[in-house]
Amino acid sequence: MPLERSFAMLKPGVLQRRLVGEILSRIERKGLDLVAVKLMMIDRPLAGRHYAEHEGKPFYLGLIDYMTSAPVIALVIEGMDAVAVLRTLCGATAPAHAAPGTIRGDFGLRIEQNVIHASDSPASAAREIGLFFKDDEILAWKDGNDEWI
Ligand code: 3AN
Repeated sequence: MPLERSFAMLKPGVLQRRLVGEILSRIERKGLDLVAVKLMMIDRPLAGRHYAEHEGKPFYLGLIDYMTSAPVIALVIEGMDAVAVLRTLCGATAPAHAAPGTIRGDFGLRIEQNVIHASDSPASAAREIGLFFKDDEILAWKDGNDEWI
């Protein structure tokens, strides 16, 4: 299994619903490492670059409005197979298809506000990490517990 980094974002509304701890706790319990954490507002140009693949789709403008409406928490997450593991923790894009026990399955009903973003491939992760973080904002650390997880 490759040691990977993934990018995740807790979307607008997660702070207001007091779900930050619950969601970070699920990521930690799985054994993934948080190596960068940033509470921030996203401006429209950054939201547009992040969601460039969706430009022109019917939901695009609503998505940009929503993503820029309140603070988000941007994360870099490291671990074995981090990209796929995080996608599994998040669950399917549409809350109706996201299994109970997943983050999207447990905390939302609307596809427009599906709680968390997670990179869909190692290439997307590298691109998205570069949009939100400088290299020196990512702090790899070791706690010696890796063999227990
Ligand atoms: P994922 O976030 O699971 O990779 P994408 O990349 O297809 O899914 O969609 C990005 C975001 O756009 C989703 N998280 C969701 O908020 C929004 N979105 C995707 N599909 C729709 C849709 N059919 N209607 C409204 N919003 C959508």
